[in-house]
Amino acid sequence: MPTALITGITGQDGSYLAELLLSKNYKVIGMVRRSSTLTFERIQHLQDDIEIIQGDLHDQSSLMDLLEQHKPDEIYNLAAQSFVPTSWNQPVLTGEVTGLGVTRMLEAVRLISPKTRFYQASSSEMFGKVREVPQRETTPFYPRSPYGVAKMYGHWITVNYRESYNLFSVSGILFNHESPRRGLEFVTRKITYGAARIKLGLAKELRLGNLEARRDWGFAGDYVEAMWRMLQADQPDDFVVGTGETHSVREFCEKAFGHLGMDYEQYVVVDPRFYRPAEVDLLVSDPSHAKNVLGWQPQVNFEGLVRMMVEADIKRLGKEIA
Ligand code: NAP
Ligand code: F7E
Repeated sequence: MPTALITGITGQDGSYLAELLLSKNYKVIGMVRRSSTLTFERIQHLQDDIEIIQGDLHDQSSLMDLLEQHKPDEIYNLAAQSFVPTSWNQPVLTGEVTGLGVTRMLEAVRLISPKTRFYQASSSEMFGKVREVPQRETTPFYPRSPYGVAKMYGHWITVNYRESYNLFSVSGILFNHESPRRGLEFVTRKITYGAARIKLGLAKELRLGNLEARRDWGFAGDYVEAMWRMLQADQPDDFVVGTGETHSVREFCEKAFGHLGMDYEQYVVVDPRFYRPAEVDLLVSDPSHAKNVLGWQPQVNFEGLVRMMVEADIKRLGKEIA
């Protein structure tokens, strides 16, 4: 039975990845940071099957102890300060966790468990003000937020440890991926939750920022499969993962409200408070390397994703009301 350590197991991706690895008979260890309230909502249903250990990407010795005790075969480093707007308010914290945290984990691997395969959760935010359309592994980076800058550091340190120490460390450059478990502050979930609230008479409007930004949105459940495949490959390598399609925030609104029989233009209010100091206008992936080498392809398309999220929010809110 292989052992996998997931940092960020309480997050959206961590919960789907834990489900996937359990279905493949892994022993799953989840690293969680100490907090005064529990943040286990997404993994509540898995708690009997996974082992939860305290640790924090700020704290080198907690990571070393974890590896010493469990010597995992695979590490999925998903923990991060992952919300882009927060990275302008807390740039140093974002650099510490999202950037330097990767080095702390890689140092623990190098010193204690160098045979462990390591996955780093890199991001399409590194492409930022895009230099090429679509974006692929060789596209130059131009990050537009402290988050994107921190992820770039995490990406290159992962590549550097592979080349310097011969570690099996890979960087998955994932485009936006969403689900009914997405945090409420991210735009897709904000829209599906907001539309569902309006439909059920719990709200009258939804305030958003830039409706023209375009993203390559996929389903998180598909993307954790790509992470796993990267660590099963013969050689460590970096991969872009996305759908190859791009849609605007406006189109997402249109589809989500439309699915509930509503016209988004009657409810969505553009609020400059949600504009960013620097925007990423257009993201669209070329995932052909992942397709050719890993045999990976997304299963859920844009329409299917919006429908899944809207229906889940309607159901959840309906239950709460009842
Ligand atoms: P998420 O839902 O925000 O989850 C982030 C996780 O990191 C949470 O479990 C959080 O724990 C944990 N965490 C934060 N700071 C930590 C620290 N100092 N020590 C230990 N754990 C810490 O993010 P996600 O959407 O699942 O994304 C997973 C990873 O992929 C992130 O690294 C993100 O930046 C990256 N990524 C995401 C996307 C996307 O579209 N979702 C695309 C590309 C890359 P708490 O529960 O305690 O807050
Ligand atoms: O914004 C626009 C906003 O916050 C998407 C993270 O998982 O994916 C995510 O980062 C777009 C932006 O995601 C609102 O200006 C308009 O252009 O959902 P988001 P993100 O910034 O793309 C990448 C790949 C990651 O790695 C990150 O961890 O939507 N937008 N109005 C809005 N965005 C938000 N949040 N709220 C609004 O009201």
